[in-house]
Amino acid sequence: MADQYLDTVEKGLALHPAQASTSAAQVDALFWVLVAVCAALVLTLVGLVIWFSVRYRAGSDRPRPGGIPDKLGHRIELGGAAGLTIAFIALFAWAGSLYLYLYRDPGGDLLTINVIAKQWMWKLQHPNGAREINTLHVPTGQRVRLRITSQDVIHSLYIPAFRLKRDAVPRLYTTAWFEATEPGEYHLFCAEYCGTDHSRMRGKVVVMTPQDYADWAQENGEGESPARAGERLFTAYGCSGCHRGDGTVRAPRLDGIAGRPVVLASGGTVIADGAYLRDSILLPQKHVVAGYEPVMPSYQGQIGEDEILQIVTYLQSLSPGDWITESGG
Ligand code: HEC
Ligand SMILES: [Cu+2]
Repeated sequence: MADQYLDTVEKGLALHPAQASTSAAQVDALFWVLVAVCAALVLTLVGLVIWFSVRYRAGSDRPRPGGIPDKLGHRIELGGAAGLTIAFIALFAWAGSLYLYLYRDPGGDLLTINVIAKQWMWKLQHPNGAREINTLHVPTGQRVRLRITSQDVIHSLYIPAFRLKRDAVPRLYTTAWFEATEPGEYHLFCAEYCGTDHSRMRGKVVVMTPQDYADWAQENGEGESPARAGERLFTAYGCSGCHRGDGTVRAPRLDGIAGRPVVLASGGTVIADGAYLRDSILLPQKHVVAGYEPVMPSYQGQIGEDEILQIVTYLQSLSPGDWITESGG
């Protein structure tokens, strides 16, 4: 503990936190260019103000010719304005494309870790079922996706060494991704004031080599995977009775639902993302699927946040046709 505290103090004195992810250097490059541009502007303007006020102060006998010709003056002003505009639009384009790169889910088969924030801790679950609290183990050299939600109020997951900050919002799934580069231990904070013990809602990220991570996961992954647990809950809560049942109630098939556009009885279309699946379980009347009766019961208050996340993980793990092959027809 003492070591870690000292470590923090030391790092606090550094110009910036360690760069431990593939995007850290890119974010820092933008940051330092912005600092340099702002510094250059401020120094130029303040420098000129000071220089002119000293040189042409009342009482100085510097010659004061009639100023520069109008035409030249206009050119300087236009040139300056145009140059700055282009420079700032270029900065905007750079920052905008970096933002999209950082915030867009890269897609594909990422190592997806579920993150549930609550007052005042981070609960994490790995794809193989390993669970941990306030410590996040990840491998280097592999893209990791965090699927983040909150069980109570808004929190914000902040890992300075990865230059990553993402809100954890109740009733919503936000995702973030990163690729760690340097094995080591890094800070993990909550960056949104979330109540009395907010300042103690912190932990660490342990970055390991892929081999060490595989060993760690093997050792700790004895529980069932989130998708497996979700499948079990899907039966336990009676979802399968309607959705995979023999047809007393007509309910939509859910294999391959994730990411698919769903036509609603109200006429609109929504994409079945995590938040939609979650709402379907808690507020089934909110989006009724076209062609079906609104007979699904609400599970509000009966099902915990981590269970919902497991069911959603299960539904998202299904591909179209999975249910046919499984049940043999
Ligand atoms: C009494 C039968 C019944 C039960 C039990 C039931 N559902 Fe449903 N479900 C339906 C019906 C009918 C619809 C379509 C109408 C609607 O959208 O409300 C539906 C819609 C859905 C949808 C949206 C499907 C789509 O195509 O967009 C999801 C997701 C869903 N249910 C998940 C679940 C889960 C998870 C459970 C268990 C926690 C569950 N359901 C329990 C009958 C049921
Ligand atoms: Cu918090």
